Amino acid sequence: MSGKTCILIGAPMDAGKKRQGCLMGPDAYRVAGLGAALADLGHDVTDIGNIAPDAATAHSDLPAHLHQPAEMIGWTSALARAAEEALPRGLPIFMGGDHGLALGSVLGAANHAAREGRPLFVLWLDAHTDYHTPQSTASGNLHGAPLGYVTGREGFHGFPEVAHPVPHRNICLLGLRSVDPDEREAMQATDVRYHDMRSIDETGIARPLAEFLADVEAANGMLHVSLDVDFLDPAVAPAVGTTVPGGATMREGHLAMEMICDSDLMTSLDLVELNPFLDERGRTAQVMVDLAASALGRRVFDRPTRAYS
Ligand code: HAR
Ligand code: MN
Ligand code: MN
Ligand code: MN
Repeated sequence: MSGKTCILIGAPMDAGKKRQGCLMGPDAYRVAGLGAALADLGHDVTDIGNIAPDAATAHSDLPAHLHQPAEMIGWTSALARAAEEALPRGLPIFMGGDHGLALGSVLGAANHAAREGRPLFVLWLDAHTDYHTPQSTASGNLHGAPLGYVTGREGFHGFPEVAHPVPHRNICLLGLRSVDPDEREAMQATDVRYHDMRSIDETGIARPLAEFLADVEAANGMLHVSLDVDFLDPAVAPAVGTTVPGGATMREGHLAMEMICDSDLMTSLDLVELNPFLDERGRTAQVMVDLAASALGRRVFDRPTRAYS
């Protein structure tokens, strides 16, 4: 992989859920040395600092139990704009913040891909499907809804228009082990690619990921990778509000990142749900920095660039 222009964008947001603490995430990544780790790999790194949500008001058709709908709308438009400004210049890395930030980062990536005349693909590394709508979420936490939004599900009143919904077939979810009944039902009715932990136990993580990357490459697609801390097992990544046992191992995480790197297909990245308040001497922040470094070239030995087609 040749040197890229990495654009670090802090999104200190907690609006996607009731439990607070993810707003400290961007600074934790900075303290853990994300920028220096990528610069050491030969990339040109710019940290544009933290962005703020746009001023917004909640739409009256949104259900009353939603947590901070106005803030979520404001973050979504601000993040989409940040993505659209960064993508023509380099590879944006969104330092969260909770997974609610992906409503905006993926929206912006989809708008940019449409402008480029290329399809957008999304790799979702998460214990959860995050496929709710404002009406289907029981918790009211919109960090559980970004994939519902960007695929064009109904009900996101007052949110920026999703002019270019991501086709379900262009989305691959890995690591699933906590899915609500209505998410499961809605998702199973689509041609989305999902691989729960049981399926990863059976096939390994490399096989489904290689298949997906081959399709991205064949379509000349852009690839947005959304990495939720809870993709990993809480034993290796404890600093997250929604721990679910039975997650990806450290090596499964790194292998996924190394394959993404070898494919050279990734065009944007989210690092989400890190809650530094719940961390143990910064170790989860460090794991996330190390994973990002693997996705951008950290290696034990050099290997020839591998095509996945
Ligand atoms: N499905 C649950 C809900 O909607 C939990 C969602 C948790 N989401 C995240 N991000 N932590 O994946 O409330
Ligand atoms: Mn998530
Ligand atoms: Mn999750
Ligand atoms: Mn669809």
